[in-house]
Amino acid sequence: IGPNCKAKSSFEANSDSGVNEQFDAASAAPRMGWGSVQENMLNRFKHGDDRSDDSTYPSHLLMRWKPMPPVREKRGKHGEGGRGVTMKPEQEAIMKQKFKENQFNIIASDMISLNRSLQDIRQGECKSKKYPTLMPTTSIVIVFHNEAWSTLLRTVWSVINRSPRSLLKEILLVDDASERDFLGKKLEDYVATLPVETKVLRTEKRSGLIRARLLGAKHVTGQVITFLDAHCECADGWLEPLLARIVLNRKTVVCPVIDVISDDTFEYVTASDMTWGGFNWKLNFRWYRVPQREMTRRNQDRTAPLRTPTMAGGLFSIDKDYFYELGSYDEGMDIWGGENLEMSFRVWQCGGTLEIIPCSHVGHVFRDKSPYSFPGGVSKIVLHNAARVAEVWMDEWRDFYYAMNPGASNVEVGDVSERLALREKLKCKSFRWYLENIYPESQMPLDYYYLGEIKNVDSQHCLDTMSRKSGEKVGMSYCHGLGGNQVFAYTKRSQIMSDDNCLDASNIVGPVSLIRCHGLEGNQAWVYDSKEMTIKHKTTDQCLEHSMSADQYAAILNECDGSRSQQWTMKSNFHW
Ligand code: LR7
Ligand code: MN
Repeated sequence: IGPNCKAKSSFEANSDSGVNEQFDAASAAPRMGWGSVQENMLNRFKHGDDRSDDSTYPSHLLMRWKPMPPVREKRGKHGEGGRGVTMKPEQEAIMKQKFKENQFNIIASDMISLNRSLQDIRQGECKSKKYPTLMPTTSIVIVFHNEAWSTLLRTVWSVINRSPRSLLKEILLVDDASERDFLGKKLEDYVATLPVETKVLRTEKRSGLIRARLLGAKHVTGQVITFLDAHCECADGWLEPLLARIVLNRKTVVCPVIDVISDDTFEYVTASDMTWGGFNWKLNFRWYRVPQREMTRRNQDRTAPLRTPTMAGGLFSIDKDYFYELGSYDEGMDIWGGENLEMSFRVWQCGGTLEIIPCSHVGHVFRDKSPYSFPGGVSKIVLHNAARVAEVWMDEWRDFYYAMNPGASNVEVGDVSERLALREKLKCKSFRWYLENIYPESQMPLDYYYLGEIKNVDSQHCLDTMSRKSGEKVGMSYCHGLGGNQVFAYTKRSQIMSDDNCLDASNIVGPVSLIRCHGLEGNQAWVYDSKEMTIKHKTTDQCLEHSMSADQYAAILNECDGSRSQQWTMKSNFHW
């Protein structure tokens, strides 16, 4: 920690040189009052609905923000420029042993300066973009439970070093009942030496990240709240493009591109700007490739804001008043999970906009597992949170969630009446509207005839994905009635689908596979005849059959012959 004790003085020595220019220009904002600044800017320009382009700013109010000169700290020898750390072989054993404590390589993290440099990884055009001279200030809220020292403070330092000081109101660290000594008084003493006002707030008992963030938000004095996880590194120019979007439209919730800090070497690896946020039937957040439709809307400009259906959840900026207008967070959610989809649906359905800003980059240490406890049990908590999302925002599409998660229906949802009242009060649109207008590429079908198990009349066995991946054969097994891998939707686009994948047959006779749904009919189009009880493949006119020959115990395509092995029922017998 040595170098950082000198933080304050080295900052002061620095501050009368390069920083002033930008500081002066933007410090006018608080004096004028944020409201009037915004009104001013908005009145000068009539906006269409689509503000994906920076030319909508009045040009005389634009300037190129210079990157923050770094606080002149002594940097270490390891990991500079975002490079990874190579460990000596003799360190391997201890590293492995300590990995579990944080689910990342703490030895590597501890070897790297809290103040390390990063490469400027932005696309070229991002570096010359201009942003308004008048922008709101932001408070950074970072919640943590038992975070490691070096990752937490490296997050803080990256904010200090790479945010224009005039935009940075304060940093709020919210300790969610950590049990590590150094996160107590030692942390408070340390933050008192930082060149930017930094406070430590504490939840009295373990509250989970959602309620911890609500505590942090309450203490925010800036005009915008920016949330970060406790193991991030903000890259050059990360903040200006986020705040600039909120200037144009205060109902825009903005996320940076989330780069990857390796959990093993702590190398900073740039992530693709061609992915956006989606979700699957289980209501897990997932990254998907940005579709052509959105690229067309952005005029193929990869630096233009990307309208994303959902956000990862940890890293975003939101106008503080809008955060509360929109219903902040669902306090009924515990520990971890679900709040990201909840906020995503709420933003879109209730009249806001959710964007990823490709010129803004922040790294995050992605972990395979959680290092901390989930009091009450992981699955119970995660299913509980997700059920609240489904119940409040997803209308009839909540069935996909319940069908896909065996056990979800036994989990207590709790009282959601306040959240439903919020939806009412804000006159939010339906989930159908969201699927049609914001996320037509979603794997939740808009219109479907049936959702449930598909049972063979002869064998009484059910189609089963067997958790197999795209490209593999679809399975058959004993009908367990619990949903999950035996849940299929028969859609009005003639698909038989399970989550991302569709039944697909490319040969006239033989096995039927699960292939990523393409929505173009072709090999994925089926017709169920409820009288004949057959499932016919459209292009080949062949029938789906449960073949029970020893070498092919599976669902196959065969000449239609009216036999019982080619008859199927689509009747749900599981309950949610
Ligand atoms: O009980 C808790 N109390 C906390 O304060 C549990 C967690 N936390 C803190 C924790 O210390 C961390 O700072 O909350 C933060 C997030 O928890 P992580 O880092 O263990 O989880 P994650 O990175 O897997 O979490 C992602 O999904 C979460 C769902 O609830 C949150 O939305 C996280 O903010 C989110 N992280 C990101 O979006 C970063 C990119 C990851 C992706 C995709
Ligand atoms: Mn995280």
